[in-house]
Amino acid sequence: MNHRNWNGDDALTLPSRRRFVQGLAAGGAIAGLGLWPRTGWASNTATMPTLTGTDFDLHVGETLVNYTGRTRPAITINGSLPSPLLRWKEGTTVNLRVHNGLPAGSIHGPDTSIHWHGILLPANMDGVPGMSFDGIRPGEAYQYRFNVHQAGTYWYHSHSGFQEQGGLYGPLVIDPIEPEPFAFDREHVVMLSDWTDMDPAKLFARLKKMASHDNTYQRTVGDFMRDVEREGMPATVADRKMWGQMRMTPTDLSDVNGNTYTYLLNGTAALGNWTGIFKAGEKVRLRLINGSAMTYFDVRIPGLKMTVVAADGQYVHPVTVDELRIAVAETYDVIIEPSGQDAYTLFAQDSARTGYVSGTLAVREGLRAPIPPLDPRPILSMADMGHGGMMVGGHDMGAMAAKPAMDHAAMGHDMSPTPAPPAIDHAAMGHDMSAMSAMQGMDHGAGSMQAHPASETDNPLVDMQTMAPTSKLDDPGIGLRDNGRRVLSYADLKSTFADPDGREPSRTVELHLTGHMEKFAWSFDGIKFAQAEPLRMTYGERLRIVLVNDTMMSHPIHLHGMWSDLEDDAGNFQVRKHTIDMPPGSKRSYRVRADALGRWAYHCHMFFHMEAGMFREVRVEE
Ligand SMILES: [Cu+2]
Repeated sequence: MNHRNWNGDDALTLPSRRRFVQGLAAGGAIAGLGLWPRTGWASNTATMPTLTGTDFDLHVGETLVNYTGRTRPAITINGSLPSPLLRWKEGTTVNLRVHNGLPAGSIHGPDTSIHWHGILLPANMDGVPGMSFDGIRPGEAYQYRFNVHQAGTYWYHSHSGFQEQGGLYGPLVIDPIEPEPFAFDREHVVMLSDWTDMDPAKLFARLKKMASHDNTYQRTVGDFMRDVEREGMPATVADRKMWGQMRMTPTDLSDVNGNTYTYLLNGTAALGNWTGIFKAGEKVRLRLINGSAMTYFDVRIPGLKMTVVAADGQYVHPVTVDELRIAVAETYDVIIEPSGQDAYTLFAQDSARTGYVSGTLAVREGLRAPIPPLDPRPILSMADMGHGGMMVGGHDMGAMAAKPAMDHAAMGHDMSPTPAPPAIDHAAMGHDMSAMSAMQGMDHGAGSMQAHPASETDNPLVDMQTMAPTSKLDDPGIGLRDNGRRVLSYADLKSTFADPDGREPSRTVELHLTGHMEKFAWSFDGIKFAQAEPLRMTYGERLRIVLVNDTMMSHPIHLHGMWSDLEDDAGNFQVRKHTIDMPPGSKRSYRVRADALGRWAYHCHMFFHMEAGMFREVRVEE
């Protein structure tokens, strides 16, 4: 098969092809054929290729895969997707020689790189081309060498071009020196990801041209009539007009979803039924890793509780839940105790409810348990965006704040050309109580209104701003509220250790996550990476970063080289993470100890948001 003659994705844009992909993903009848021409790795076994020790040779190359009935070139390490599980030991020095064996003319080439996500190391070992080093050219190799100072569940991925979307990601497990604060009898790595047959560069081009491509779901006349019955005609009409003005539908929950993606669990699609073995009565540790480019997964195992014991590799006080949302780039370690059934379904649906991937935990291969249906597609409410406080078209927030009658009707008026009738109450607009308190706070004066950086004003790359964001730490998230299950929220995550730095932050840096949906423009403070100055930190300082999400999308924000120590609502240290999820309309703060000299990447881990400009350089200097 000559993949170099593969001439693009034209067929993928035809409706028939799109329905085909959608049908496979939504119905779960995906043949994860797992054709690995260069390996003997069967797709439905729990044994993934594993490399253990201190010396590693990683060969980046192209491998043909087939997840949809079509053969496509993936970018892989040592011929496997995901890349091999790397198993290190805390306290050792690892040597990793990464060889670039990409063929000439590969859609994934030419240069490559590996970034060790969440690992503390010298800046020149961090693997970001143009920042840490020059990248790895075809036929060449780069030797990574650093001391391993931490333990836990992490992952690694390319930081070059579109390679992370193309398949270059793998799990990373570091065994600790000290015994762990929990017991388990066996473990399985569960790496979730999103695969597309498209050339990822062409997918990005499509997003720039037609950002709404994957949000074909429109609310129907039937939905409209139901809303009228429930909320009355004026509220329904005002609601529709508001969404229309924001150039989106209340179901735009993800930029790319199951209409394009096939979701994978350890490189296997749902029908391939990845199976993890257990014996009744055992405690099983699952190392959940979201190695997706663009997909948030909601994970649960019907019939089993999961006890979360670590987040982003770091121990947390155990908390037992039925379900958790794992943002892009996050990891969670959970303990389960399966017994009484021979098989359980490990179910991971995307947050937009357009598709899922599942596997099975069973006492032997070949068993299955029922696969639950996708949850109903959630509808975004005004509260999801910081209390309807989204200004459209870069309106001046100062002028807005100065209006004496900052009441709900006034806001409704600004969102819609039709005067909002008094019949619109908060409940009808879908406001929750926390948003209402935020609103009442706002009524006391402009002081509690969210201020915005001047660079957002009249900025063609900014189409909305939040007015009353809250931390939402105790909110399980859109589509997970009141679903009858105990769902993990960030408020549940508490490190087992005190603030490792201990100092109060000496200064605060506030950054806004900004975007323009239709242009598919993403940035910090309305300034794209190419135009932005580095964020400078002084070596040794402790600072606070406050993030405000002015967009309607979630953004998992990742700082390289240093920890992000999330604060609770009282400003106290709560949990140590490497990736901080920022839901729409949220405002969250975390502490950073600038203890790593050099140039570091700081970005949204939604792959195409990063590509579009939601990226900064952090420079730690003496
Ligand atoms: Cu983002």
